[in-house]
Amino acid sequence: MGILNVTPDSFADGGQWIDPARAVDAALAMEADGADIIDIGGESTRPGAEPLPLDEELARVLPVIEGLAGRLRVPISIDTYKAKVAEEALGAGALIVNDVSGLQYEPALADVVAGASAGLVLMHNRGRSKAMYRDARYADVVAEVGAELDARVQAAVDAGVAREQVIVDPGIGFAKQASHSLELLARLPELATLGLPLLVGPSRKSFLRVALGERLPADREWGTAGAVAAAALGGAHIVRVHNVKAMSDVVRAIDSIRTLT
Ligand code: PMM
Repeated sequence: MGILNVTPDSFADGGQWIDPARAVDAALAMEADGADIIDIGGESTRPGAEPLPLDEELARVLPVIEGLAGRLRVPISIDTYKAKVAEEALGAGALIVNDVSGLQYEPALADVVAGASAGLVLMHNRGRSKAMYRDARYADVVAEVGAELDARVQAAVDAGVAREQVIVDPGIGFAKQASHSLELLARLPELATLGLPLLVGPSRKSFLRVALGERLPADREWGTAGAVAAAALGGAHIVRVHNVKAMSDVVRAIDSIRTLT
C-alpha cells in the first residue's frame, strides 16, 4: 500500500502532493513501482495535529480520486475517519476505507462502508490524535491490541459490514510508546488469531529512533526496510509505505523466502 498524503503537514512526506495534478502523477508512479493499493489521505494524523474541517478534507482528496478515475488499475483506499469524506470518496471511485480510529470517532462510517460494500481497514487506536500518548499504557500490548481490535471488528459486523471485507491493523505509533510498537512487530504472528488480513504501517515512524537515533523521517528508509521485513515475516498481508519501489523489493524478497517455510 503506497501512501499519498495530500497534506501540508504530514510528518514524513508533508506538502509534496498538495497540488492535485502532482498527486495524481505520484499515485500512478507508485502503481508502476509495484503498489497494489494507493492510500489517499487529507488529514494528518500525527500526534498533536489539529482536526481538519470537513470541507477542507474533501477539497484535498476528491480532486485526486477523481483525477485517478479510469487511470489507475489498483484500488484506492481513502484514509479518513469521517463518514462524509468516506461516502464522497467511495462515490468518486475509492474501494476501501482506512479508518485510523477503528470506527470510534464516527460510528456512522460503518453504515457508509456497509452500504457501499467497500473494504474497511480497522486500525487500533486509543483516544484522539492530540492526546494519543496519554492512553499508551499496556500490561500486555499484543493481547490488549488484539482484544480491542476484535471488539472493533464486531462493531463493524454488527453495523452490517461483511467480515470478509475487513482488514485489521495494530496501529504502529498510535497511542503507543516505541517499545509497544516494537513488541507488536516482534509478536505480530499472535495477531493471526483474529483470522483477518493484517496491515502494518511502520514507514518512517518515530519508534525507529530506538534503533536509529535521531533522524529526519526521510532518513529512516533502511530502518523502515528492516521493520517491513519483520512485518512481512511475521505474517503481514499488507504494508503501508512511502517508498513503494524500495519496499516492494523488500517484500518480494521476503515472500520468496517465506513460501519455503
Ligand atoms: N499511519 C498513518 C496514517 N494512516 N493508516 C493505517 N491503516 N495504518 C497506519 O499505520 C497509518 C495509517 C500515519 O503515517 P503517515 O502520516 O505517514 O501517513
